[in-house]
Amino acid sequence: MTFPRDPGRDLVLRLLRDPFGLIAGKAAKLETDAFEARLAGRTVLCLHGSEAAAFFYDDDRFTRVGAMPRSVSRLLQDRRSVQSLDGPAHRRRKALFLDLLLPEARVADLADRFDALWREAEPEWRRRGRIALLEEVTPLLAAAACGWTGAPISALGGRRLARDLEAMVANAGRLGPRNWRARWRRGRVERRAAKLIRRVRRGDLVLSAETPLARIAFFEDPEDGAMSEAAAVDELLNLLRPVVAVNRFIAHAALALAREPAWRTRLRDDPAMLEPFVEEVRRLAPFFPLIAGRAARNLVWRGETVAAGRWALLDLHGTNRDPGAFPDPERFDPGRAPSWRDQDHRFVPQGAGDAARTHRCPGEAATVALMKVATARLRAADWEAAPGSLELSNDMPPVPRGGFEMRFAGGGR
Ligand code: MYR
Repeated sequence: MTFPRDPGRDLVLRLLRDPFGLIAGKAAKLETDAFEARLAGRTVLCLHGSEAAAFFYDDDRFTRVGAMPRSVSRLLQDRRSVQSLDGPAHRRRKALFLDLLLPEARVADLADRFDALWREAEPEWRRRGRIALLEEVTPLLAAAACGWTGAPISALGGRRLARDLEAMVANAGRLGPRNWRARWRRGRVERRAAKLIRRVRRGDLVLSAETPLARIAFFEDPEDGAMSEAAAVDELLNLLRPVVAVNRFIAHAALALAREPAWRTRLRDDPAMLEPFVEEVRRLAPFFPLIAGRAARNLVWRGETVAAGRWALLDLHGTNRDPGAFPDPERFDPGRAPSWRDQDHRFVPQGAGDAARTHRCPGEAATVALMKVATARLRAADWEAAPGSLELSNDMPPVPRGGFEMRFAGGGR
């Protein structure tokens, strides 16, 4: 058996235009979950659906090293971070992240900080009468992330930090000057973070040994020893930036409440539905369209050889909408109760499989907890969406237009 081949032209331009729909569309046309295509002059294996996700994620088959374009990887992971490791070294570094991001008390600490900041900010939003939600929650998330890691926000640029972190997320999918500017902003945060790591390591900034910043600064790999300063910087950013990126999921949760107003009452009456609600938002919201990897060795799948070094793209967005796993997939239905806890290969907004053993994002518990805080606050408040906010923007990833402009009842202007 051979993988079917896409007869069309090189995918690169179409992928830039439609990163969310392209692979699923072609897979449906070719009636397969795995096909070969040309991408930037190379043959790539395009994968879609849960079986393909298991093949891609499990057993260290694909490395992330050199797999994503530099425009993406420079902003989101860079060369010295956990994403750039494979095999046992990856698992040892990943264990640090799981230790920081999975225990309930740690997740609750982050969520409580965000909740307190939201409660403090909301009266001012009400006075103003209308806000762009995305813009308002971004600094709250950055401040919560800093407080939680133990990193003084003033040492990382103060109010600018939120915009710098947001720029990394907003421009990872762009090419050209906006991407370059975001890389410059990342460089600025990295220099500040490096100073901070040095202060912690020298003992000039004394933190409790259990704070995430101290854990990163003093992390000792049993085989490779302490992390370089540059690696510690990347890992600190790997905690701060994704927390800020949850702003998008929060805007999509607000959009879901606006589109399906009955859920506002339902969530008030039945708080147990909060988690399934935000999980269904994660299933449907356009976030990370696809993930790239390169075969770490010669692989055999379904009797077919995938040569070492072969590029593969896994369609995360399309897998979440696979009708085999989620009947009538475009329908918003929290009753499906998809959950990060299952660590399966069907519901994959932030990757698939066992987060401890694969490149799956370790931050899903934290993401869900932050989204629950925001959704609980949103369901309780009296507001309506500005009409344009019900559509998605052309950003990458897309957000509700205008960053979800909302108007509070009886608000100021
Ligand atoms: C993180 O900060 O690491 C998580 C959030 C990142 C979301 C950004 C999505 C942009 C992905 C662009 C990929 C383009 C592939 C063609």
